[in-house]
Amino acid sequence: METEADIFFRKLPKVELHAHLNGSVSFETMEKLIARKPHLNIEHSMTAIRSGQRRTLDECFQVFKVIHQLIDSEEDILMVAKDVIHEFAADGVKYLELRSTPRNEPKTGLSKRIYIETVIEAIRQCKHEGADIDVRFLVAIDRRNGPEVAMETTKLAEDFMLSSDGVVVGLDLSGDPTVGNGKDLLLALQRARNCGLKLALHMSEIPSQKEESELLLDLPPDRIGHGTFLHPEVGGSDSLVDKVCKQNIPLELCLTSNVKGLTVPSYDEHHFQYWYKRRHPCVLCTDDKGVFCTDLSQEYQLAASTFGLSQEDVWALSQQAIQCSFAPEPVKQQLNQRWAKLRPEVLSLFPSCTVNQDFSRLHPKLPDSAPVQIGAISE
Ligand code: 6MZ
Repeated sequence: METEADIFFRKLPKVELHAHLNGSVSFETMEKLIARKPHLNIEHSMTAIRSGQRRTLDECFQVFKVIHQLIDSEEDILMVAKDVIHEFAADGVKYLELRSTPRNEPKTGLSKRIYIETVIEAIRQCKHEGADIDVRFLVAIDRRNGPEVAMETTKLAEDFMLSSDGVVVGLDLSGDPTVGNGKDLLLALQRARNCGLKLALHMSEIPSQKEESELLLDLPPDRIGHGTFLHPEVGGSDSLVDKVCKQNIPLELCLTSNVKGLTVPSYDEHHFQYWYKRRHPCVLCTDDKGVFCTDLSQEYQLAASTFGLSQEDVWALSQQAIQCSFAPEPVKQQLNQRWAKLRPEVLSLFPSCTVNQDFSRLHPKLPDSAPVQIGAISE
């Protein structure tokens, strides 16, 4: 049953800035994909990490490989992107930056260019259908694929930035952090920056990336994904923190993803606390709402319950995200006006509702033991 807090967090207008398309596929959409490709023998339990389960980051990347098998045609991408956008809208997200890695799939005739065009088409169709959400797109570089593919992806993103009517606004750097080196991708990232693409870069998602993070911070990026191991308390350094703070680079923080992916030991040890205390711009995001079985309302609720945020704090957090987005200034102004209009209505919904005290239901007990193997993913 929905509690007052559930309703409050859903009604809270929200901005989602870190959502990987293929990681955001819901149970319902996954069912449709599985039915389309029964010969793959993929079960839903292989594409999602349920409540109470955890996986190593490496195992999470195996989950994406399974999902990519299910989503390999223009038709799949159109359906998935439209469903994901409508789901974010239903969750109260008013502005969304989706990111995705364009793929060639020779079997179905999918090319990287068609991939991007299809995502843009999905965004256009959702708008036409009246979805109450402004959606932009970040083209993603998978670090695994090396400098040449990174440069090719940058050039594609550049083309679409100029021809997509403002839909393509930037570039994401993501992928398995244990593979490849950011140093090799600097040229592509610099080129992207120089041509006006905004940069949202995954950084220090694992402990061994100090040197790479120093280099990437000198670009500098416009936002940082995760930044889990930047600060000295977890083996980062003062120099990294100084660079982030001096340049006021916002962090995209994904609580459930980090806890389920085992890069953060528990919700209350999440680095949200470190940056939030310093009043550094932090944006709560879902990362992969399908894989990690969450939504943005739940992420706000988890942050409030874990770190004792009031309704006012939560409101400020969601509004601050507008400023961190890659939307053009007039769009940011419109969003701010929207927030101002909605504020009395949302904050007076349940004035006495404590939004920060629902621990037990939101913190399902996670096993301390080693995670189960991916081949044996179970309930
Ligand atoms: C790094 C991640 C990620 O691009 O096919 N991705 N990269 N860290 C993470 N933390 C868990 N979660 C997702 O969406 C899936 C791809 O997004 C990146 C990976 O490259 C993954 O293959 P798209 O839409």
